[in-house]
Amino acid sequence: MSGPWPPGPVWVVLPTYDEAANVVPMLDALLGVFDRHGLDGHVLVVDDGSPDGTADLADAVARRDGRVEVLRRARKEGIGPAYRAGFRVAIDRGAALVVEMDCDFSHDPQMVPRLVAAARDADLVLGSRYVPGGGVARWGAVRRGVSRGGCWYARIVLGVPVHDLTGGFKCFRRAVLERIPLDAVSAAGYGFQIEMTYRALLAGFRVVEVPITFTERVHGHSKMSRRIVWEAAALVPRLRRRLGPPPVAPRPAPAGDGLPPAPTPDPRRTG
Ligand SMILES: Nc1nc2c(ncn2[C@@H]2O[C@H](COP(=O)(O)OP(=O)(O)O)[C@@H](O)[C@H]2O)c(=O)[nH]1
Ligand SMILES: [Mg+2]
Repeated sequence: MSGPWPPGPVWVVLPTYDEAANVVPMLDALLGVFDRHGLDGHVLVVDDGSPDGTADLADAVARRDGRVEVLRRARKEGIGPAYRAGFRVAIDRGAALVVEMDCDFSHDPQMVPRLVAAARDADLVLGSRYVPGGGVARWGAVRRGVSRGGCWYARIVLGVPVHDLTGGFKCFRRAVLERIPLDAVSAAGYGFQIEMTYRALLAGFRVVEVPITFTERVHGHSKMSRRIVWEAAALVPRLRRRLGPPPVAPRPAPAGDGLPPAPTPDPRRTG
């Protein structure tokens, strides 16, 4: 397609829980990327009452740079509810594209322009560890196995041609977030990532994978837990039952102007 890209503001939604060591360097890195690439970029930090004062540190950056905003939530509820709340704010603010990423530098802020560029030809861009050129650094054999196995399992059970279903570095066109009934997406952890991508595919949106290297964090702690893994594992067959199989031939994507397609009711949607 022709015309300027991106077609409007890009909002990066950054969920945080106890990221005091990372949040300011991450905001500075993102603002630097926006400046260098001439991007109309904004960041929404979504903090779940971090006891380590992450939200106050983010607020200090917001006071000196109007492109940063902080959404404070009362308590830790997992990334799913945090993202849902953040997506609503980003849509409200007029985002054309919404990027989600971790605040611990596992996702390289320098890759944001690459995801944004890829959204010119796709409705949902996935930063993918499991396509050629992608990978994982600083993970042991167990975590590699759990992640790989989990993605393979979800891919087979759902029957979708996506290699990295659990990753959290993505770029959504606004239309995707407007179409998916966010209230119906209940998962808290990795399951949230799987469900958002599956619902996008079911709605006929074009999903592409762009290789990324995921690097395990240096500062702070992962909040991944056994519970989050089991929640995702149990969700996959439920999604397939509740929402049905993916379309055999995906419907053609919207015209590619970045504007929302005319809403058409999705008969498989269970709400
Ligand atoms: N708002 C919010 N952010 C969270 C929560 N759990 C994790 N995060 C953030 O989500 C991102 C990824 O979490 P992390 O624990 O590193 O998960 P991992 O990368 O899968 O090990 C980080 O920016 C975390 O601070 C939560 O319950 N609420
Ligand atoms: Mg992490």
